[in-house]
Amino acid sequence: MITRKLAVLAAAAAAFTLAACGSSASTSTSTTSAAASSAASSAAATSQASSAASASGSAAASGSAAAGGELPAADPAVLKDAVIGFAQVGSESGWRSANTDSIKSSAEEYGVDLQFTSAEGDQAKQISSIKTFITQGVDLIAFSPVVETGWDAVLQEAKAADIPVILTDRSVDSDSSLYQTFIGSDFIVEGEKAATWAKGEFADTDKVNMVVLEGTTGSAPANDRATGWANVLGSDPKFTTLASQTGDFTRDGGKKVMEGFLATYPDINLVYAHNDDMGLGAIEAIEAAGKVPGKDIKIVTIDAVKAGMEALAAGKINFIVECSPLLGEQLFQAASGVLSGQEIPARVVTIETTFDQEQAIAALPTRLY
Ligand code: GYE
Repeated sequence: MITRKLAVLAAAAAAFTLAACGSSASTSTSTTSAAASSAASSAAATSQASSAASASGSAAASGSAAAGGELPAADPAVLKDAVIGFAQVGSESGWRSANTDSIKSSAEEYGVDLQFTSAEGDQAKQISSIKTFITQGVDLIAFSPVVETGWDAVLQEAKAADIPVILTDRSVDSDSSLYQTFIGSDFIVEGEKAATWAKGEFADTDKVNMVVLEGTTGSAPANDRATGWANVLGSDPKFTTLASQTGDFTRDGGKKVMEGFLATYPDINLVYAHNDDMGLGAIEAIEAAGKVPGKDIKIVTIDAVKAGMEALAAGKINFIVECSPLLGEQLFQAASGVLSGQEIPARVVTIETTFDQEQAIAALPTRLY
């Protein structure tokens, strides 16, 4: 509940300043949204224990909702037959499948002519699809960037062609004047929530040996989930990171990397996996090594997709921080706003919760993804 209120407050603050500035997605509003996001981030950091403890079941049941209530309602007349290019990351995880389903089903609902491409985790491929969208002269381009850097040239090309761009899920380090808005989670806060749980869980232990399964190298969620963790536990001498390596957000990657960790380190107490799929892979590796996941080695992950929640309910994962993939409706609200010349907020932060075992058991029957 507290997290939810803070997110709404931060969004309201951003909306207020946006209204005061009277501008849309410009450089100045991006400064505003960065300030709001860091306010939300530090507020969340100071309320970690309570936010983790008071995770609300209602956001979970609805599959999460949007903060930043300033997005206009989607206008079906504007969206009908609009040609929108969406360049997806790939199909690396359960989260990604749910995100793709959400975008496709919202597009269908509004009769959007959706040109959907999948980059299979390859930035060059994603850039080439965006270039194709530009050549085709689509009405709007949306994408979830594989990595954070290297987008300036293609975003400038879209701007020169007068095609608006919306970022969903992951951010880029380009100037915010090159895109209309960024809709997605605050990954730093997610990392902070995971670390806050670990801090509480190991409160009575003198020494914790941790391994980290990182997301795709250079991606915003991998970068920010590491930062968020470090914000809470970076200076705590009790936590030692034995090893940290990318599992590329896949189950197979998580399994292989974890097998290597187990072979090298006999005394692992904790796995921090940047997503559920890698945590699920780690479970397989831990069981194959004759240890009990969730007991001999504790596991904290991020996403809260169904398979992750089932493992949490079964006690094999110990704690999950939610990251909602249900971004389709918000994407088309934003697209509708942009295409009809309305002002939209420069940043829309997704509202998310956390789950312990009991909360996962309660949430599973109505879980949407
Ligand atoms: O956590 C992971 C996926 O960008 C938030 O990408 C997304 C992440 C998600 O592969 O499972």
